[in-house]
Amino acid sequence: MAIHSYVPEDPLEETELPEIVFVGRSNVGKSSLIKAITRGGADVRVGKRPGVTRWPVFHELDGELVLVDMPGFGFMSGVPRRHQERVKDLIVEYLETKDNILFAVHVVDAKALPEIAERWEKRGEIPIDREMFQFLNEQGLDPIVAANKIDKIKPVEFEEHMDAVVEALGLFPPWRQWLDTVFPVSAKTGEGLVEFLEAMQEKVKKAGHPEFARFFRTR
Ligand SMILES: Nc1nc2c(ncn2[C@@H]2O[C@H](COP(=O)(O)OP(=O)(O)OP(=O)(O)O)[C@@H](O)[C@H]2O)c(=O)[nH]1
Ligand SMILES: [Mg+2]
Repeated sequence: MAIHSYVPEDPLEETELPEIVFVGRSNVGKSSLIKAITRGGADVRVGKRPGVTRWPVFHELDGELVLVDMPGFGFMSGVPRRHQERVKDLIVEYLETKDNILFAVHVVDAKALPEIAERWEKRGEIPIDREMFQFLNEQGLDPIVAANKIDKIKPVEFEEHMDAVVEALGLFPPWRQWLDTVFPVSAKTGEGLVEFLEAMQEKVKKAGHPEFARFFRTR
């Protein structure tokens, strides 16, 4: 498979190719996950200063399907506030106006999310991930959640922790009733990727592109 990775000048420009968009806060592992699931491994450093993706990166697979690696919404470490605002507006406009998106993958840091959401709730605010997940659903983007970094969760705390992850997204626990939507994974160790990839393949088939299944790693 040939992967052509680039930073589009105007990401909002109408394009023909179907897209799968990876969204999530900064540092949750969106770029790492894209690298981990593509056959051959996409070069996710394209257009990227060390650390933080500042503008959408397109990974075009065989000139047929685009995986969009979005910059993080919300806080971006070391990035001026003005740029963070611009990025937030761009992400919202992107998800609202692009009509060639097959579906979205909402990536969260499963280890950190429950605590972050709790802090927002204590301040009387809606956790930004809950807002994003609802927004993706409202936009008809049929999101699946990659609950990443599960290698950092202690096995004995796993079930309880995952319940807190789905609650942070506005879903009722137990998390196991969301097995077709929420996928615990580790881009680092590869744990959970088989199930996640099967779900990706199912979704591209459901979206009318069975041939795209070949782009993703399998067992
Ligand atoms: N322990 C652990 N670390 C991970 C995992 N996935 C990614 N990381 C680390 O988390 C950090 C951020 O990963 P990125 O893939 O750059 O995250 P991102 O969501 O693309 O971040 P932005 O580009 O800032 O939006 C890196 O140091 C990764 O090595 C994982 O599954 N487990
Ligand atoms: Mg990134």
